[in-house]
Amino acid sequence: MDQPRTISDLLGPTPPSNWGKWGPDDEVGSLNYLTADEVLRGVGSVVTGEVFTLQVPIGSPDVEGDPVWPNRTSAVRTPVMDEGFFQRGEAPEVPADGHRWADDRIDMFLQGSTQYDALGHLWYDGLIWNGYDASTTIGSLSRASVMPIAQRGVVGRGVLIDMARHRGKEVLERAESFTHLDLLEAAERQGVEIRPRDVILVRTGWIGSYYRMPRAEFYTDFNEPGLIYSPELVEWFQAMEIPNLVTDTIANERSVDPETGIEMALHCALMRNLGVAFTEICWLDDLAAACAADGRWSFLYTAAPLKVEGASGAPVNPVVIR
Ligand code: UVW
Repeated sequence: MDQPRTISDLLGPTPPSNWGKWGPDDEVGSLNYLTADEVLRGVGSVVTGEVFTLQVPIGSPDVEGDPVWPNRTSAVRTPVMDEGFFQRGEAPEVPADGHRWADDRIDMFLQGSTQYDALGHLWYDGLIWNGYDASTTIGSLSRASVMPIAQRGVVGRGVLIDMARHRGKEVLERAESFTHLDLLEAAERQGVEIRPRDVILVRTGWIGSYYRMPRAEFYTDFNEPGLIYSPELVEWFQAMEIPNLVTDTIANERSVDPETGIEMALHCALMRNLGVAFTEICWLDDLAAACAADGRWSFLYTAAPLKVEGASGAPVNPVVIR
């Protein structure tokens, strides 16, 4: 067979799909699997009560920019009020009661920090999740924006698979790939079972590496390590009813297939076709260290992106309780 040139070629005319499974108006896809029973299953995996937050900082003082997808720019935070405004006589009002304040504004890509993608964030062949027409994204996502995910929240049993540790590395190489079979092998070695409806967290060490090298070097020959497409991987995600994929990379999958040049195959096969929620740019190093220390790799995973109407994604600070 010729090399596939498009996503359609790659995935074929009848790829695994969950369209219609939760009705014609669904906008949260596989998050529907996270029923109250799944919430309780997550709660049941809490043992010590340790809490981990998974968001990377926005605008670390000693770091050049933030780790964002190459055509996005880092957040810019602007102080619009602080003591300086009062000292310079620039405050719009000077309360007689003596109180003063600081205010900030921020200009950022909604996908420019740890974030949830909306299910309508990425598509092919003119249709987004659940078969909605891609024209519903024009101006504002009137279908499958991040808002319904933000409204429902995400709570369930999470399992962390540390692929970097599994391969004996601090960080996976550029473009280094792995499959669901590698996840299963790593899980077995970690002594944890990936169960149906688990939120899967995968650590590659990639985001950690951003903070250890000059920014320009991070973006040189940019091709993130990550999961790669195969029909078997997609079937496995569907059969396992995986609601949410969470990683410490910017796009949750190897950026580009060096042979075909195809990008974002898993965004299309998992998010657009199966409705799997994608959570990206997570800080997993501290959680992984704690899991490795006591050999417990499952926990309660909770998250809710910001409620931004019509948005293609939104920042989030997921909280894990072990
Ligand atoms: C792209 O859209 C490139 O990636 P992400 O899903 O990380 O926002």
